[in-house]
Amino acid sequence: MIEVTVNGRKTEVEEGTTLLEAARAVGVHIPTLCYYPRLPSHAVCRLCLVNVSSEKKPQPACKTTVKDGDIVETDTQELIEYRKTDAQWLLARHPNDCIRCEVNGSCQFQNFVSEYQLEDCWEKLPRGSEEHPEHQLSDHTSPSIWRDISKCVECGLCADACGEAGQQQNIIGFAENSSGRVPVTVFDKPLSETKCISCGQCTLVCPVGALIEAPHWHDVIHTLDAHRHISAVQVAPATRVAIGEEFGMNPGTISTGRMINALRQLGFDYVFDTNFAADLTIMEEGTEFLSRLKAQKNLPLFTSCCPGWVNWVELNRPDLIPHLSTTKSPQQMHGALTKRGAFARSLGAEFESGKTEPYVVSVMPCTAKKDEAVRPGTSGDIDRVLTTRELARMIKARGIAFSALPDDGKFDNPLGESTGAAQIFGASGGVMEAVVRTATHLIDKENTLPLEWEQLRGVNTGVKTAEVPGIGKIAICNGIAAAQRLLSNDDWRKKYVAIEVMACVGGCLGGGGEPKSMDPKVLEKRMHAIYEIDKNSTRRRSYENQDVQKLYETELEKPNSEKAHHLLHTHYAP
Ligand code: HC1
Ligand code: SF4
Repeated sequence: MIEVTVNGRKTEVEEGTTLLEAARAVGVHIPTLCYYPRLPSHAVCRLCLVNVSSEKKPQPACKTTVKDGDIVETDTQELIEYRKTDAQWLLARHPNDCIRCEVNGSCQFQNFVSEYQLEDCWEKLPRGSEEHPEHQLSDHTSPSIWRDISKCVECGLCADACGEAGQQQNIIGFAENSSGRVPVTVFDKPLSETKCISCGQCTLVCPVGALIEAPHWHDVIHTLDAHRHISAVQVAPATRVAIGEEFGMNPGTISTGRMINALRQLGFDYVFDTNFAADLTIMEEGTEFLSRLKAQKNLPLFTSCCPGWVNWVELNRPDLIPHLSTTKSPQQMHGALTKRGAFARSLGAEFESGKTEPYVVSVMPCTAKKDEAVRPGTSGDIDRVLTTRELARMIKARGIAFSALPDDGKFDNPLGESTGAAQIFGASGGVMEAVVRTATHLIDKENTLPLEWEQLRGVNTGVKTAEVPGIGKIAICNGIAAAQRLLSNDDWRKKYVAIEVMACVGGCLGGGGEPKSMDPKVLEKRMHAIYEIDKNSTRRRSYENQDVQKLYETELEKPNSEKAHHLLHTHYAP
């Protein structure tokens, strides 16, 4: 450990700690625009300049590591003036339309301008340029991701998140023009014409409103306000361990009951749990897997509940389509059951006459779920998809004091019951662990295999594997970059019988629609909470879900039956 003093506060930090991390460790706030944990620091925004005793000139705190005995100052008048000048330059190129911006209130640049009361004292310089009119400033062509380059502050984080340090898709890069650097796509194509997989990692790291999820919350809030439709919402497993962060709660705070109460206050008639459909997914996918294993056909099976991964396969490796499970994702299964299953019929004559077809919404940690909801083969089952961030925005818009709500809300039934196996879907490795819990039971009801598969857990990027007795070797790709590496040669074809891929590191809990967090341990904390919910569940295997069993008895006959296929399976297209 080495010693550092920040603004008179002495502390010990590990070697390799940056000045920014050291300052944050003692509670000293340094503004940043181009810093994001887990991505490289390029120190381009210069807002984090600090004085440090071991250097003659001010240094960027995000990129400079602490030397033993360093004395750091973050708040001299000179430093504040440097920061204000840099921000002034950015302000001259930033539109003043915060009032309708989707990140109004949570924009790091707006916060800085507001805290320092910067005025528009320089003439506005338009973004884009005459010599490069082809640089499109606004792009709403993707069903998941919207770009508005006029708001860009040139931090470079989107290019990093999409590039080699992150998702390795390289859809966004930087081009220079006379008004600065602009993040552009290859040949400046609209996103919908690129190989963007809609993972949304670029929106997660954008400090302003230049990259956002395609917003659905306006339509949802107005539909709820009007109350003309019967409305139903489902919430994904990863949202309940993260939404609290939007209201100042610690990452990993479990807010299931509070979230249910907030959704009821917003006006939803029914609040269901995506986890119900995750258990159903396991019954369908587990059965599909065992029949492929028996026939030795289309192995390894690839999971298909992550739409970013499905997009990647369709766009880059359509030859893998036969390996994808045909089981719909829990979001889509739940939507199909809510719109067209027994629940919809239970709404009675009015529903039959089409007057009150339920308005079905999902709350997801994922931006790609928005395009999953409109893809061929599944479209029509979900009306709107909200990210965790959008739900928080709605809650704030209606003035609901989220953290003061009691955490006692309960899901409605019959589409609300679930087991711990469904909850762990939200973590990388969780889908496969849930499949193993049920598939091993279907093979041998007396098996004594463990419930918990530690080898499949964790947030480290890369491939996790386990040998499952009676089944074979399985693998988890934690992030699309890990999947690309695994698929770069043909070894996987012989090595594994089943492979889970989640496009975002950490799985859904690291999804592009989750709250933006500067806590470097955020994924671990959310993951810990997910496994806590599983550990405290009375039922932890999907086949133990009584309402799922009842659904098979009353409606679907058995897993993979013709009826189940009709409602719960899909297809893919290159
Ligand atoms: Fe996921 Fe899933 S786990 S894909 O990450 O299979 O988004 O949370 O809802 O559909 O259940 C996301 C999460 C989610 C689905 C489930
Ligand atoms: Fe890249 Fe994902 Fe953003 Fe698309 S959504 S541009 S793939 S980071």
